[in-house]
Amino acid sequence: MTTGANDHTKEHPSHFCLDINECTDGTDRCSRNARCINTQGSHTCSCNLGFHGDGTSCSDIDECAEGVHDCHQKAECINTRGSYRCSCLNGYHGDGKQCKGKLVIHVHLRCPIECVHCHAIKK
Ligand SMILES: [Ca+2]
Ligand SMILES: [Ca+2]
Repeated sequence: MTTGANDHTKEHPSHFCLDINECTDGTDRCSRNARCINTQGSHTCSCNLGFHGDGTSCSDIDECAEGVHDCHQKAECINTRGSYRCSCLNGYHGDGKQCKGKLVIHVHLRCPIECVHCHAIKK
């Protein structure tokens, strides 16, 4: 007597599902300030950097109010959508992350021979 062949390995092509990429076909429910990540049978939404929320709704993080900025102590923090800016206070100069005291301009009465910016220096 022989045992019957194992028929549990039969293929059932109808069981294969094709994933829909909701991110590219425009059916995702992500906020416009979120990134859509396609998954098998679904998709997920992740708020962009500078925004917080559940992905379907993302709002700007006020880095200035929350104190998570890296502006210099002599700079003003200005919240922007998705980010923030730093601007040195009056009397200081720099990029906002580094602010230095008033710029002292040394006026050279006589330029060295090799100076190529002499014509740009005006009193
Ligand atoms: Ca999908
Ligand atoms: Ca912001």
